[in-house]
Amino acid sequence: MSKPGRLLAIIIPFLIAATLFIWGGLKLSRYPAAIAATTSSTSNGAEASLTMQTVPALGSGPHPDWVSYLIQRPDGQWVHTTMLQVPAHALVHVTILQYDTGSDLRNPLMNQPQGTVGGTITVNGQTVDALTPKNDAPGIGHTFTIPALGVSVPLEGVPDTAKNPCSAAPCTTNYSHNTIQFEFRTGAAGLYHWQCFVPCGTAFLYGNGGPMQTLGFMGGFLKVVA
Ligand SMILES: [Cu+2]
Repeated sequence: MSKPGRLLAIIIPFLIAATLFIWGGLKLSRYPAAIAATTSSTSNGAEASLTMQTVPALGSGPHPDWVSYLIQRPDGQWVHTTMLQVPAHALVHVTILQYDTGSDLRNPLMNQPQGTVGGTITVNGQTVDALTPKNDAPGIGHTFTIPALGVSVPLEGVPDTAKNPCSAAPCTTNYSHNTIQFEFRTGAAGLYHWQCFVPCGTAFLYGNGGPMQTLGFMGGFLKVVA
């Protein structure tokens, strides 16, 4: 191979790789920015508040029938994203408005809140340390789980017979829902994956495809910042 030929053989793959890298970076950077929790500092240290909702169907976009999480911005607007930002070494107060129906409880471990302050959650104002099956148990709609922090919260489903089910996001509190509240503590700064562990992608293999595998629906990242 001539010298210019050898040079081209090096430069062309390099240019292709560089173009793909920049294109990939631009594509990723278009992903919605993390929604930052409302923060405050108290005598006990940093605190943050997050409000989310889980819906049975997004109602718009390329997957209108997919289940999804949404996050509320501090100004009250709902955003279809699962990127959250909270301070490091902080007490995080979480409110989740759960509009979806549930299915059978999966196993005793998944019925129990884990890693929350006090090991409990409140469901519509009532403090519980486990969701126990009742005769008319609506089951669990979704979980909010951050494996690396040992945090997992089951979200009780609304009954199939609920009078006013929400069918498109963002749902307002006029629709049938459960309000789940809990607190957890963050540690060091870092990027933590979170997801739902109920196989709620009902049209997909074992319920684990589609929204369960797609950022922005049933999983995302918790950005813990110093
Ligand atoms: Cu789910």
